[in-house]
Amino acid sequence: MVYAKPERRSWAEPFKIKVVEPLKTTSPQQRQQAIREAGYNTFLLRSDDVYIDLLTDSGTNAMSDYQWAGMMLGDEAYAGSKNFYYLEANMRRFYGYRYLVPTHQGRGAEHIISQLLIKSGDCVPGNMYFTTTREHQERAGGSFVDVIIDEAHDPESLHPFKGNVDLQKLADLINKVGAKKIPYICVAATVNMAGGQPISMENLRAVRKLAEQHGIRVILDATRAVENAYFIKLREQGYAGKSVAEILKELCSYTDGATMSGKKDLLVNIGGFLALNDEKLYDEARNMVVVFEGLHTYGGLAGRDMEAMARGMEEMVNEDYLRARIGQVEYLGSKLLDWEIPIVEPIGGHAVFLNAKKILEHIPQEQYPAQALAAEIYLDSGVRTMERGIVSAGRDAATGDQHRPSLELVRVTIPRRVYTQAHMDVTAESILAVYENRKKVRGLKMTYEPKYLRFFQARFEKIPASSRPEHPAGARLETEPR
Ligand code: PM9
Repeated sequence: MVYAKPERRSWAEPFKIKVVEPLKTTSPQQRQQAIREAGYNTFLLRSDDVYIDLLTDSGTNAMSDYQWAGMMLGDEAYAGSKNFYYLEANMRRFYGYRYLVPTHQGRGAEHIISQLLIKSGDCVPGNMYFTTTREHQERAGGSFVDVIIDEAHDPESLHPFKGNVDLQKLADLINKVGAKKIPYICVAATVNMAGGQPISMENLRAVRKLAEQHGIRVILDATRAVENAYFIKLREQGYAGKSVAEILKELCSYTDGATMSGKKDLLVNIGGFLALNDEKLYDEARNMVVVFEGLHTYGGLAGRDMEAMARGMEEMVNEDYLRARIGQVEYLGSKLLDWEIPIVEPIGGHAVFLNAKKILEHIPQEQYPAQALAAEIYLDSGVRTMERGIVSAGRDAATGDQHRPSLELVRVTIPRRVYTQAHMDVTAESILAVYENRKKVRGLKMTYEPKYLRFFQARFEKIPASSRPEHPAGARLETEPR
């Protein structure tokens, strides 16, 4: 027998499994009923009806024994918990900001910063919108302006830093509306809605310089900043020899503060924070947090949750862990590419994004192709994914029209340290099965639309096979003007 030698040596997860949670399989009939009852919205499925849950990497991480041990050291004092001081010390150590305001999760921090800095009529430029971030900016009276590079809107562009800000678009906006109308520039690391695409250090440095010239603050969405730092190490000249921890600190050094959902990079199930350098702004944030979240030394969290976040910071910069984390996403994405299934390239940090616009090109965007594709994958195998297209984009706050993003995607999101390579194989094979039957997939009609962040709770019905589409088959909508 002749053995084929592997082209390269494999990596393996730098951990072994100590506790297991059984998974449940369901029959096609059960899934048919479950998805119908969920209004074809994977957010409305019961997790009991899900086999492999790739809805999100948010709060779905597996904690380490070190983190679980820390949970037992929770100091549940109402005020001055020692876990808070440990979290504050580690935030300073790994992110480098001066002040910490804990929040129950990322949107708690987004709420506070938006209320404190945005006035009615302001513009907040950013490298592509994120759902909760934009919602808080609009609630505070601002409007979000997309200043990401054009390549980010093109799923096939191989730009290594598709999260970059287009400096010309930013400069044009400053000239148009004036710096006084721009409370801050909102820069996200590994841009979620673009497909988990990183921003380069060079670009962030340039954003900082431009912002400084106009006296505008830069606020980082640091939710997946560690994964961004890892991409910088891999792809940006001059960073191969630096540690991810050093790169992360440098990234943050070009910004005045950060909102953070700890539920991603920090390897926990709940938590977040707002970090700031400006003492006056921190005082105001510290005052506001007591109204909406809790005292400034717990911000809606138990002491044990703060301990788990603090310990997660120590683990997140471990480069063996990051290689396996990003490697697992790449493993799944590469399989799909081998089968010529259209996905966003380069493969992102936290998820593989299926290009639903291309896969279901017979379904016009107003019949929610990505929503339909996510439902089909669930029906095939019980794998749960998420729509990231026209439903997520919501409506224009001023006109009420639906935003029509050029990216119509299904996000296949990988929780950290949870699933194995075999789960990735099963997932890839399910996506392939749906892909092969794609012509039979039908569009959806929205039957219930909530007012805010509609993707979470909207309901849909399948459009009957006999009914004619509102748009001729294959007709595409104009994409959102950039
Ligand atoms: N992200 C995600 O699944 C969970 C909610 S939306 C489905 O990707 C960024 C870049 C995020 C994010 C949450 C938040 C909000 C802010 N910025 O969910 O409030 O990806 O902790 O964070 C989700 P929280």
